[in-house]
Amino acid sequence: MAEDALIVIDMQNDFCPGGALAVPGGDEIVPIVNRLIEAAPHVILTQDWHPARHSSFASSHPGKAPFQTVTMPYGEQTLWPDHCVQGSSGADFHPGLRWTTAELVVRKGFRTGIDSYSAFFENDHLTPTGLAGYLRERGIAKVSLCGLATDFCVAYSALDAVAEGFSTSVVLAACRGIDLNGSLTAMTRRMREAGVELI
Ligand code: VGL
Ligand code: ZN
Repeated sequence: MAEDALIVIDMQNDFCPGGALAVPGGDEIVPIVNRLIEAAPHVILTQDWHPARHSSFASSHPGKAPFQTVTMPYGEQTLWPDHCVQGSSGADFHPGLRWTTAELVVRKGFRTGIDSYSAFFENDHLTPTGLAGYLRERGIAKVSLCGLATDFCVAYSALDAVAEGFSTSVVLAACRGIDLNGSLTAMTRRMREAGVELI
């Protein structure tokens, strides 16, 4: 029988107010996400998990500032403040998140030379995280996504989920966005056009 899973994207301290890459209102969604977790038959979490001096950090590119872009071998990459460094408290899940029932934690962004927004593929759109195979082996055909940030990790995960053949929805009330240069409108449109159900 086909089963459903909830994928909770990057609900980590660094993406919440007070964190290194705070998403406005990022902590407001914690109670909503907790309710979704309680109701979900299977729960999977992602955790942004960068080594120090990761290539997505502006601090790794002399003369560059956060939110500027660089061209990487795999294409254009936005530069971020140092965030979600492996083992740091900023990389921990928000303390209010009730995540203990999660069956899998997918860590991503752990290769120094490449960023990974999506839960499925790194930013070269070629290197898999293994999540699609895990879901298929477990007979999960439908995924719902929530978390941070709507216009980056949630959106790229949703686009890849659809492309991998999963029936995909995003619970927008349980997401918050960064909205860099109109990215929230652009990525919302891309998700809708790709066949992601926006709830
Ligand atoms: C994210 C930027 C950099 C996200 C992660 O979770 O949306 N955004 N790393
Ligand atoms: Zn990151």
